[in-house]
Amino acid sequence: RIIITGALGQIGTELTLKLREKYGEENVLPTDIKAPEDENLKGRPFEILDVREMDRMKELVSEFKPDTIMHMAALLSATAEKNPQFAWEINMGGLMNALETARDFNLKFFTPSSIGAFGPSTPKENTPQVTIQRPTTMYGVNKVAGELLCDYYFEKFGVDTRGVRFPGLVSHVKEPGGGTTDYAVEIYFEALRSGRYTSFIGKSTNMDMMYMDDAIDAIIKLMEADPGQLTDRNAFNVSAMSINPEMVANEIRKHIPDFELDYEVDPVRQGIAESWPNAIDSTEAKRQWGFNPQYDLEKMTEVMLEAIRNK
Ligand code: VAH
Repeated sequence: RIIITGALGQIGTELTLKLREKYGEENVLPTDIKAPEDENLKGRPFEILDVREMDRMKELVSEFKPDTIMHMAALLSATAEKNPQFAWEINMGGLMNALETARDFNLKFFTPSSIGAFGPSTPKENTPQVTIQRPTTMYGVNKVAGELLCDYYFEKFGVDTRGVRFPGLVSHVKEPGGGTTDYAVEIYFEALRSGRYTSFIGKSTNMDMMYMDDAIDAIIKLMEADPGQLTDRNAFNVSAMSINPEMVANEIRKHIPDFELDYEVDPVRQGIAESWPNAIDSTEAKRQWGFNPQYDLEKMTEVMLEAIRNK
């Protein structure tokens, strides 16, 4: 049985749907700071939870009796840069509450880190799992601290914490909010809406990306892995592709020939993107728990355009 925080977020929304499908609706308790509007989530088990309120979190856990908590509630990179103190309160305060709850109730624990946990001095190409991590964003500071805090709770208290470093995630069920990689989602919606897109990320800026189905599959594979085979725990690099706006536009033009892309680079988000690696190495995730992404840029583009057309 699984309780999810941030269940209305970009990952949380699809994670909730997939976990309900896999483990049964009665075994999944999605929570978030407000009630769901989405038809998929209405009328089914759901609770309001602000992750800053640990007493409420523990109350829900003692009632629902999960064996696992998937802590997805967080502010993303661009939002966190706008309000860094609030980001610390949510991203670190919420994480501490979720870890303390997992410790008290002996819950298995998942929370995602991000390529945002790397900084300008991190090797940009084939970025290894263990390397320099001096991020220059509040989000990155939160992610590095989060990785270390989750390792600490495993070593010190024996909490079964697990996590991955997600790249930018591309999805159509729930659009992301406040991310630096959001251009890679918006571009597909705009291609169909208006046939053109103005990117806030520069043309030759490469970033790691992955289609949402591969991200959800990675979470489930990691959580079902035999702990004995894990030599790492909370910071598995996972990525399916390293792309830039031009590459996405060229792939879209195979379906929408006169799609137009132009640029209005946003210095803040461009600065964040340039502080991150271009392409990380996912070898350890593949080796230790069978990470195996199925979507490349071509397949992701087909699926995204098809799904958005059918919305
Ligand atoms: C963001 N989508 O842009 C998130 C993610 C790697 C990027 O952490 O902040």
